[in-house]
Parts: sequence; structure tokens; C-alpha cells
Amino acid sequence: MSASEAVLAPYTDILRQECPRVRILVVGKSGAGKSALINAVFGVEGATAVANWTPGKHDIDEPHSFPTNDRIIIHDSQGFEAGEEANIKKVLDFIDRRSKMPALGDQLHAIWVCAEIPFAGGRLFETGVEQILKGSWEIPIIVVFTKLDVLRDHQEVKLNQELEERGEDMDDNEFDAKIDTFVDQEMQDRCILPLCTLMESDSPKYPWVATSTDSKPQFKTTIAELVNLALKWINLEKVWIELAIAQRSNAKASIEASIRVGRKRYWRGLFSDILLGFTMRSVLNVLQRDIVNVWNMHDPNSHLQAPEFLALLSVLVEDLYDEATNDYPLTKKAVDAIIENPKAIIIAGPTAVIVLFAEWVQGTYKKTKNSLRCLIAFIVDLTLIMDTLFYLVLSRGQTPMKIALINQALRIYKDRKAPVHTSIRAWADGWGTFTHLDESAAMKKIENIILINSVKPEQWDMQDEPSDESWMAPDALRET
Ligand SMILES: Nc1nc2c(ncn2[C@@H]2O[C@H](COP(=O)(O)OP(=O)(O)O)[C@@H](O)[C@H]2O)c(=O)[nH]1
Ligand SMILES: [Mg+2]
Repeated sequence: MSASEAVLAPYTDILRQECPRVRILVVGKSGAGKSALINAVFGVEGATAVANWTPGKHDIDEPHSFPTNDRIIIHDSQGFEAGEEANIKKVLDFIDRRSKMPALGDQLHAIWVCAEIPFAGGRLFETGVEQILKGSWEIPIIVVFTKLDVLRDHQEVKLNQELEERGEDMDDNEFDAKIDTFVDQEMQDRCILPLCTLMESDSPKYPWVATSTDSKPQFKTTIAELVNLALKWINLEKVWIELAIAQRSNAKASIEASIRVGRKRYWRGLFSDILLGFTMRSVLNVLQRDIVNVWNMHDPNSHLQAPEFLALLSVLVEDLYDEATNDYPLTKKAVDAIIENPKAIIIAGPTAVIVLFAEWVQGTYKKTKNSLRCLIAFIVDLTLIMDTLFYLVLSRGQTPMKIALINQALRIYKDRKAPVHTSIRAWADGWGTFTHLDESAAMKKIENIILINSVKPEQWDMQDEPSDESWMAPDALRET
């Protein structure tokens, strides 16, 4: 790879060579909900996940991988039933050995200790798990209490019975708030206090979270919370990015990973001279590749890497190319040229602006206000479209990527685009000369625009759309 090509190598590809997968050890009794948890966090539900993951006994040295998500590798301890001293030793040795391996990709990156929230008298951890918790390891350990929905249901039934006996009514908000309090109290009594006792401490010593893999939104947030916690306790930036890429249950973590990857390379490149001389097409390509890679969606046909998608994304940023015109500069011919003949410089369409925009996409990178504004919008638009797609895919139970879904995300985003582009334009209007553009302030600004405009799932009423597996027409992305 030449030095100039290295500038345009996607960061996610480089990272992947060094650390192809996040390696996690899950421990906990058989039936605790480990498989369900992994499926929910890493979006591997469906037939393919189950086929590769038989319940029951597992050998810790034979990790699970998943055909629909190749960014993770999961080691599963066998349950530590009474008398399984040999297995306990095997697991402790495994942790020790894996934490000393030199290659980042071979190391164990996290241990998730899973325990079903116990009912009265139930024991929280097996002896083997207790030994892990009492050991001192370099590897971050998260304690995950599973099946929170069962505890919650239980409390609801109880409260309803009490209300009935007393012949009382309670409005929904008050009821939910009461249940929240009861559930918190029960978590303390059944899980946190026993953990403190075990650790001989006033605090549980480990970060913990209560989760449920139930499909209700209130429980989906518990899975996202686990991801936040797991990320928080990872020290190495590379592993942080890897885990954020691997997971498919927390869109904010994907956005953050996108921002971190962007900050490492391209955003900085925008304000420096390193991109000068590259074709715009190659710059847009690498941005597409990196941003799409960060979201790690199951896309067996690589629709998200397709030139057709790049062409549609280019149409979305046309309105920022030149403020003096209402024409839509990227003509059908120009779009076709992007798809079919990436190298050709096309002079198409009736106005000078058309020629200019087509030249922007087909020409070489230049550090002009117009160009920079479009490039920033391209980054922001693509990130927010991936954010939209995330929720579309999540609501459909992690189906493989389809062109129809991408079209739908593009249409949804088109209607949300105006304020995004308005803020980019307003910001760019304030630029003096680029030599005085503060790089870190500029990156912060891009980050803010993305975060402010990201999907607020609680405000989003998702509609089903007809599924047409051909790419939408560019004109559908333009104002009418
Ligand atoms: N109610 C409820 N059931 C769960 C949950 N997670 C798993 N289960 C059920 O518990 C059983 C064991 O789950 P599994 O993931 O196979 O446990 P593993 O043996 O630890 O891998 C299955 O019947 C799951 O459907 C949960 O969050 N809530
Ligand atoms: Mg299992």
C-alpha cells in the first residue's frame, strides 16, 4: 500500500486486522439466559444464531461464532454444578491464560457473569462463579442479573392483588412508579446485598445491571444499558471501538463509535491538506465504507456498500452545493455515471451548476467552502440514515439488509433533513478562511449536529412500507 493509498484505507479495516473480534466470556448457570442475552446484545437472533448455539454443555476452549455477526466470539463456561472442581479450575486457567496473550485479538476483552434474579431462598452464584468474582483479574467483569421481566411481572401481580383486596384503584403512572420502587428494593435485597456480602464489602465491587430479553421497549433499554456499562469499563480505545461496532442494541454507542472513528482520520482530514489530490469519489467511498462498517449491520448482499447507495447519498447533499440556485444539479445522467463509470468526468445537464456538482463528485478533492459543506453533510446524513436504519432493523427482529429498507430510511431521513442542512449551512456561513478554522471546535460541531438530530426512538412511530427491492429514483429525494 502506498502512503497516499494508506490515507484512504478505511480505519475499520485496519482495526479489523489487528483485532478482528471482540472476545467475551459468559459465565452462569445453564438456563440463566446467557444465550438469549448474547443474541439480544449482538443482534444474532433468528435461526442462524440457534443453529450455532446448542444449549447445555459447552467447552470453554471452543468458542461460538455467528454467521450473521462476525465481530464477536463468545466463550461459554459449562455450568458449575456441585463437584465440578475440574471445570472450575479450567475456567480460572482460561481467564489467566487469555489475559496474558500478546495479540489483542487473542485476549479476552470482558467477562459477563450472568445470574438469574433469584426467588426467596434461591442461591445467587455457584461456587465457581464466586471464585471468579473473588479473584483479581485485569479483565473487566460485569455482573448481569437476568430475567428482570419475571421480577417485574411478579411485583405487578402482587400489587394488583393488594389493590383488589382493598377495593382500590390506581392510575397507570402511579402504578408504574410504585412498581419501579418495589423492583429496585427487591433488586437490592435479592441481588446487591448478597453480592456485597460475598465481596465482604459495603459496595457490590463490580458494575452490575439488571436485564431482560423481553421484546418490550422498556426492556430493550436494559440491553442498551448493559452495552453502555460494558463500554464504560473497557480501557483500550481499540477494544472500545470494536465492542461498539460488534453490538447491535445501542444506537447511541454506534454513533459514538462513528464519531471516534471519524475523529481519528477523516474529519481531521477535512480541515487539513491530506485529502488534496484524491478524487472525490474515492473520498466519498472511504467515508461510506467506514461509516457503514461501524454500524455492522447484517448485510449479506453488501447493499450498504453499493455505488447506488453512494449516488443517492450524493443527491441528498446537492442542496448545499450552491446556495444561489434551486436547480437540482446531480442529473440522472450524473447519477448513472457515478454508478457505472466512476472515473469519467461528466459534463451533463443544462446549467453551469449541474456541471459544477457533477464535477464535485467526479473531480478531485478541493478545500473550498462548497466542497467542505457537502462533505460534512455527507458524513452527517449517512450517519443519521444508518441511525434510522438501526431502528428499522431492530423493530423487524434483525432481518438481513434489504434495498427496500434502505429506501425507507432514505425517505424518512429526507423529511428530517431540512434542519440538519440548515444548521450546516449556517455554520459554514460563519467560516472565515480555512486557515483559521479551529479543527477541534469543528469536529465538536459535527458531533453536536449528529447527536442533536439522532433518532429519538420514543418519539418515532414506525410505519410499515411496501417492499420494493429496486433502488429508489433520485428524484424522490428532492423537494417537489
Ligand atoms: N422471561 C424471561 N425468560 C428468559 C429471559 N432470557 C432467557 N429466558 C428463557 O430462559 C431459558 C434459558 O435461556 P438461555 O438463554 O438458553 O440460557 P443459557 O442456558 O444461560 O444460555 C429459555 O427458555 C429462555 O427463553 C428473559 O430475559 N426473560
Ligand atoms: Mg446457552
